Amino acid sequence: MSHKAGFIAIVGRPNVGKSTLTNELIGKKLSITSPKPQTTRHRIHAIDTTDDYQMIFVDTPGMHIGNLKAINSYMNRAASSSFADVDIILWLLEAGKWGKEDERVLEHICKAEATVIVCANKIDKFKSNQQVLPFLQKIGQKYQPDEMFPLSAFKKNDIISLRKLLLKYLPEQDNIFDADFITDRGEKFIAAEFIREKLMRHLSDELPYDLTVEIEQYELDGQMQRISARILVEKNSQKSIVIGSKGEMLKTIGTEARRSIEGFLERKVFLKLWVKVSKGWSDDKRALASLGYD
Ligand SMILES: Nc1nc2c(ncn2[C@@H]2O[C@H](COP(=O)(O)OP(=O)(O)OP(=O)(O)O)[C@@H](O)[C@H]2O)c(=O)[nH]1
Ligand SMILES: [Mg+2]
Repeated sequence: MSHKAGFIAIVGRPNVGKSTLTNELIGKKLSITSPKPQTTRHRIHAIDTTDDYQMIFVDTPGMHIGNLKAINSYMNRAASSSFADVDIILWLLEAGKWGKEDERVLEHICKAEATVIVCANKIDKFKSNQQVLPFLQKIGQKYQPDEMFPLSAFKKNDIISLRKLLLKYLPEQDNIFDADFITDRGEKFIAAEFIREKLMRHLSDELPYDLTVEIEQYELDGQMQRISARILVEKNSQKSIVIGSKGEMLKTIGTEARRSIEGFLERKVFLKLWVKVSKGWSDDKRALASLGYD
């Protein structure tokens, strides 16, 4: 077989499982995930290279409506700009669920020139695959993609079958990136994201949407990676919640984040976290740009 390579954008509304699927497709945790919508804020490349192919997955923020802050426009732009210059668009839906945000994604899909594969995720929630058929038929009446594929991102066999399907549509060409390249994002970005993931998972209500993480110090000290990170929140009351009673919340988040960064870097990590109030950062274009949202 000749060598194949190309870009595959994973798009869809928030919370359908795009980042979970991205990680499963490359067999490594790169992109953060959580049960809350709007977890992913930045586009990230996750690259899987074998002797036969190089698949460059582009995980994207969930396209959403309703929120009008500058950070929401940034996220929607990061997602919609991923429709161009890719070979395949993998449009992820949640099987059995269709809403206004899916409708919004459909508007972009209709304008796209790439091959479109519609994947209906989370079919493990159904007793049998048969139960998903009416949903797929309904989608087929709205839009006819090149392929439709029901799956669960948690099922190894589904991931193997999806990879085969993607390979069918990937163009014949040499690798685009070096074979040992796994992402376009640096270690500092991944470290900040892994900290944000723990914040997303531990903090309730709207708080996770009002915070961001900034790496202040990132230095190798012998075998140890020393990281100091600042958590920015919008209000004083949020600072107390993130720190928690006797500092317990921040301690839990720090321990969990350190472990996952160590897993990624495969070296010991010393992680220091602190919280700062930065009013209005999420709706201020200049503040956003200085925090890496540009
Ligand atoms: N039951 C089930 N849950 C899944 C599956 N795939 C993902 N999830 C869960 O769905 C939730 C959202 O997953 P994410 O991967 O963060 O979703 P996303 O589409 O990247 O979300 P945003 O970044 O917010 O756009 C998490 O709780 C996942 O564990 C699946 O196949 N079955
Ligand atoms: Mg995501």
